[in-house]
Amino acid sequence: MKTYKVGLIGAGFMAKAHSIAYAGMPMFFWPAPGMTERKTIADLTQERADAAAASFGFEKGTANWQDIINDPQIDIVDICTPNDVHAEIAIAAAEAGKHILCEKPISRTVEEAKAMYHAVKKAGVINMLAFNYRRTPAVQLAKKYIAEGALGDILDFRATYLQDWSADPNSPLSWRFQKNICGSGALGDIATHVVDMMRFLVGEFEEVNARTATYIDERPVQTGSVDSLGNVKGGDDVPKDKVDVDDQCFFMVKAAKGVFGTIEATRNAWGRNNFITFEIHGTKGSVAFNYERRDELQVCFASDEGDRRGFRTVYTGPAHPYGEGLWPIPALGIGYTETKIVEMYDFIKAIAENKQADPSFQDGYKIELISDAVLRSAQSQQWEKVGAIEE
Ligand code: SOE
Repeated sequence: MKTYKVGLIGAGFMAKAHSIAYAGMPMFFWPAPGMTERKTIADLTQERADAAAASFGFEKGTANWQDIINDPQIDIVDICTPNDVHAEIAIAAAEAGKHILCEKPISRTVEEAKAMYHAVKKAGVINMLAFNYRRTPAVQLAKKYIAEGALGDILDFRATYLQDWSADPNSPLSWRFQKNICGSGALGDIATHVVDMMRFLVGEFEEVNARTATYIDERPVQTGSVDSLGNVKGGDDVPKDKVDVDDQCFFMVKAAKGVFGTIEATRNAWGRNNFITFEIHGTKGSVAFNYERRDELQVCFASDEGDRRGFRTVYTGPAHPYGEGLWPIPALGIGYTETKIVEMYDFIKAIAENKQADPSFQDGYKIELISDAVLRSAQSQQWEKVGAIEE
């Protein structure tokens, strides 16, 4: 069994999730498709990189991410940085022949996404985007029912991603509110997760009709570069600066085969924490999912007798996708970590088998084209077509 050496760039909470996934993957999925060795982690200062190396189990830290690219021993470059450096790092990693796992969204712009896609295609390296929620067993179970035809022809969907960590106006102006770093707000940060899930479940998006809003147009300037997701507030005495991205986006979708849907995303919905939901209706049944109850899939089959037809709860477990690797009794309960472990399993398996992983940089580029159509539509207040991938 091969051991792949990993260089991880960025040392925030997402790097913690990826590090746990590298360590935990073989404990859940054995025999593992391959083993990993956490070699180098990079962050902005040597002190922070060294602390992350000690805490996340890496051999060493560096304040220079190019050390990872230039290290011939490193097989995998894992990008957990803010969005503004995804393209530069990913293109350098591809040119150095490394396999790449990149946090979402792929980039700030369509141009960057296209360049990243072309770089990995030219280099022939395995590439994957970390849209982890599609790997929740209940979401995979919904996919299985749809693929089997158990729901019939899909008619429509409605999906949300609601959080509240930025609803407080004193939640600071982190990179997630600055267009030059993030590209877009709730749209890129969280709506893209739902776009990924809906493309995976119901098919390609063709047109969108969108509205976006920015409710809090200035926020306290953040001291330090660690993004604490609103948990450390800026006081009223802290100077404020402009927010230039969306707090909320809402859009209708025309997807392939006449499927119609809606997506709503905001980080300002008081009381909602990680409220990723969808309901999909077909000619033979429906499924409904809520990530805050992520072990469960609600399903209704039209073929049930009328006097007992209704949503039933399937608790995912060993009988369901990834169930053989996860916990032995349904509803023992998975968390965010397990979705990342499953993601890592699929990524390492793709590398070991030399097969392209899903969602790939091509999917990321397509999702960036969808985000671009959403922003165009929010301006034009019209339906806008999603652009095509340029090979
Ligand atoms: C903040 O909204 C955030 O950390 C997102 O960036 C992640 O992708 C999501 O999974 C959790 O919330």
